[in-house]
Amino acid sequence: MIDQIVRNYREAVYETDREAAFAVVEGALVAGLTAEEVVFQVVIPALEQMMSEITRDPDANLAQHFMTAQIAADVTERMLVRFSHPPEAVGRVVMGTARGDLHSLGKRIVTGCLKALMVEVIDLGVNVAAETFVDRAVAHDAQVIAVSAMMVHTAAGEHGARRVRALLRERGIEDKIKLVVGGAPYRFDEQLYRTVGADAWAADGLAAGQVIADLIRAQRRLDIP
Ligand code: B12
Repeated sequence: MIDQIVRNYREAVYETDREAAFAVVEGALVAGLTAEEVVFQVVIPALEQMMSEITRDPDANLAQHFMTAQIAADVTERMLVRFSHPPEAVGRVVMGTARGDLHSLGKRIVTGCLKALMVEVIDLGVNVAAETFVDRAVAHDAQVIAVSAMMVHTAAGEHGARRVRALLRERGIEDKIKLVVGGAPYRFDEQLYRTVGADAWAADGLAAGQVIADLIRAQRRLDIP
């Protein structure tokens, strides 16, 4: 039964049909699956498989990429309220695009993947000043700042991740808040993340989710006295 549900869910997401995807998961609940099974056995495996297929296919449709992550995030949010033991969020991230950068699609895909992996995301939007990233991360007690940049000058320039790193250092909070970056320039130069002072980077939404969730877990272990 589960295999058929997974196939139906994938088909709905390939068609970017959000309502059909909701109908599949509601049907799965009626058929006896728990909300936990829907998330962990249907939504997340489908997200992983589809993201890796889409990432490998240079002709992949951008809308499909975007909708896969959005639908996964929406279905997960619907299911979470029905979990028998509501899961604790893995942790908290503040996310935005670098100062001067208005490219929002990559950030939105990453946000969707993070939500599906049960990471709480505070989305600061686009064109975010470095000071805002740091102020909001402190205010929300976030473990990670995630900066998306699609242009070379916003990825490598002085007003993006480099400035966030400088502020974390000035304020003495580098051990508490980690900095993760992503966007096309980091894919072209895989060492660029180090040059700008980030702790990590990831090439796509799913890898971003995993890298960030791992950093949060490591941070939380350090917090335990
Ligand atoms: C769509 C697009 C636009 C749209 C943006 C719409 C929107 N709401 O996002 C519009 C038309 C507005 C636009 C405007 C401009 N654009 Co434009 N744009 C693109 C385009 C075609 C696609 C970008 C995109 O959405 N990719 C798809 C997403 C899914 O991929 P992604 O962002 O890389 O995200 C993935 C990963 O990188 C990663 N990721 C992303 N963020 C993060 C963050 C973290 C923390 C992590 C871990 C991972 C991660 O996960 C994501 C999901 O898998 C690219 C060309 C290209 N093929 O890349 C040019 C491109 C980025 N644009 C470019 C330029 C120059 C501009 C403009 C200056 C054009 C102009 N003259 O006005 C303006 C700048 C506006 C501004 N100030 O930001 C150049 C940049 C050149 C450079 N090397 O710096 C590019 C490369 C086009 C080109 N070849 O010249 N653009």
